[in-house]
Amino acid sequence: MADQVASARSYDASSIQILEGLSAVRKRPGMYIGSTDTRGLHHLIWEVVENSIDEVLAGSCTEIEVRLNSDGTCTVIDNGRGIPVEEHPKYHRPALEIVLTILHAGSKFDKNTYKVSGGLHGVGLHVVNALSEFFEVRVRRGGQEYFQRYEKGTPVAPLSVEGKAEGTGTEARFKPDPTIFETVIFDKEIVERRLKELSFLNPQVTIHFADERDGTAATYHHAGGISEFVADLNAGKNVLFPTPIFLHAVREQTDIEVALQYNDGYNDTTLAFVNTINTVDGGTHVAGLKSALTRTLNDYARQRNFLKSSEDGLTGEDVREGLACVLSIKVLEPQFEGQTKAKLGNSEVKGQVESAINEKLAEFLEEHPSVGQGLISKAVQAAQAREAARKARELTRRKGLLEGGGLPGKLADCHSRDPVECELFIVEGDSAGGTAKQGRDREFQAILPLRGKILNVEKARLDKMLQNEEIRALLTAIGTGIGDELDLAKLRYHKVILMTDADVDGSHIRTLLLTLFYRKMPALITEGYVYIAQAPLYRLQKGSKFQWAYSDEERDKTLQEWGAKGVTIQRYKGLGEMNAGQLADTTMKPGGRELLRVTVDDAVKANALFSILMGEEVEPRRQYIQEHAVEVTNLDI
Ligand code: 0RA
Repeated sequence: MADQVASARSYDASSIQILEGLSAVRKRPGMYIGSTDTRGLHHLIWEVVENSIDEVLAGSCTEIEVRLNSDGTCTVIDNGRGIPVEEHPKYHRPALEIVLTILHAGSKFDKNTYKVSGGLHGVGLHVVNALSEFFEVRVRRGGQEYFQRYEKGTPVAPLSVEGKAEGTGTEARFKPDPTIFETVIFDKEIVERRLKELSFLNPQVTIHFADERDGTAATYHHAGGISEFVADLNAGKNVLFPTPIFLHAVREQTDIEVALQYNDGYNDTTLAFVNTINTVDGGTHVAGLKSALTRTLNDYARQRNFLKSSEDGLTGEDVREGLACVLSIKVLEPQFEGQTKAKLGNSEVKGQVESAINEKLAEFLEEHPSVGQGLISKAVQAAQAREAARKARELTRRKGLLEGGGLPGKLADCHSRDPVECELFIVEGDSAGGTAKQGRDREFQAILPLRGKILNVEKARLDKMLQNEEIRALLTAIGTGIGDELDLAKLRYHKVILMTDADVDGSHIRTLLLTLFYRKMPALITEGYVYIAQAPLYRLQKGSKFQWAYSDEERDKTLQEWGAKGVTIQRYKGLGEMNAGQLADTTMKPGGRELLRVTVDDAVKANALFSILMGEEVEPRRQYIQEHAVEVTNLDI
């Protein structure tokens, strides 16, 4: 029998406070974790893991293990100091109980001064506890092992001593509450990507990951930190110089680290972190980085006569062509903005980052002239290509290729001019495009059919991309422009909907389009304007009744409800197999359809898949195709 550390207490003032706190979290979970969708769900893991990372930053923890278990729970184990179990001086309960029911992470008194505030991170373990069907915690500390179980945030028994134990550490196992979350299935790719990221950002720690649901496991340890992160971003690419440039500086209280390395491609992959949080929407720190790069490389180019003083300077896009970069800063009081709290707002940070990188990068280039030279000639080439692209654009404009008020001829536009209600369906192939045109509501639904495979944006520079008719039609229809000139105010449709067949070609085109958006018009995705239409896979009929099924599971469910006898099942392989009325009812009409909003996670996945499928390296592509041989039968790349 386990000893009891504290006996059950009466319903005193502190327990009332605890219950009120927990019910506030359960009533408005979004206030604490942003949302109750898959993003909010994963916040539960991040919250626990960040507590373990705090132990790493305090120098007390070297190993973290994260397990996704077959029963839908997640386990996080660390060898940190262990959550304190001693009686809390104010509440007269074990400190652990306070940490799991009221205390905010911000009130933890440790050495890590770069605590996160204003964001969704660091909201406290009590939030995870409150939103879990159950939460079990095991602590090794002071030679003993302790255990306590909570359900929906409330302890079901007092903290118990389980026996003697060596070392220190914390183990938490929790099951997200399905009455709170829209989905309670953890996505291994999201978890793995974040753990890998954390291992680059915290080079001291080793992170083990295991997914018991499919038996896979991985270990992440990157002693090289963000330099190794950049090398990883460039894996499989031809790099301009072998070792990433690493710069470090402190401005006022802000700690600034950046690693960067160029490849011979045309894209810019810059990742930015504030107190280890991935700021996917950028912010003042990214603005500072961009200004510094442009300014320093222009100064350098002019000083060394790579640019004549009369010539136009290099633009931001020129100096970021082929760039892989990780910026990691630590800010004392970060202000996170935007719907997903993924954008840094502190205005003072722009100048701090800009001045630090200006100084350190100039110094580096001074000391490494061969790196500087390679990097500048790449940027100068980019500038020349940009000029060629401008000329090509002007030429097409003069030739009048973009007729009808500049809109592409293949676009069947809608009548409404109010972008908020307008929808653009991007449809694969002219035949499905024709059906969609008949089935649409022409008041607010526009159709753009795309023929064949659009250009491989991995290997094409901007000027070449703009020569491609399909891409030009797409960009003109959307209206925002791309790259640094992207202007969401000019977006012509607030829903840009990808409608492709449910086959390999369809998924290929979808991957391509998502990658194009992600790389050239990321705000379209982060602001939630991009959707994927869901076409049905089956039509089931029995007598006079019929039902659409959008997945094998749905088909089987209907079969079970109806009884399989006398049911005819028609399978739809492509959009073209439906008539206009069917396509409208099942896939296009608000009310009848189900649209999936594309998240940054989806786009990141598409981008990674795309690099594998389209990149320079043959081996990863061969491996992918081998592993996915069943799905990828007809890949034409
Ligand atoms: C409160 C105070 C201290 C550590 C922790 C909580 C803590 C929480 C978690 C969650 C997962 N692993 C954790 N490890 C520690 C400070 C401890 C001290 O000063 O001894």
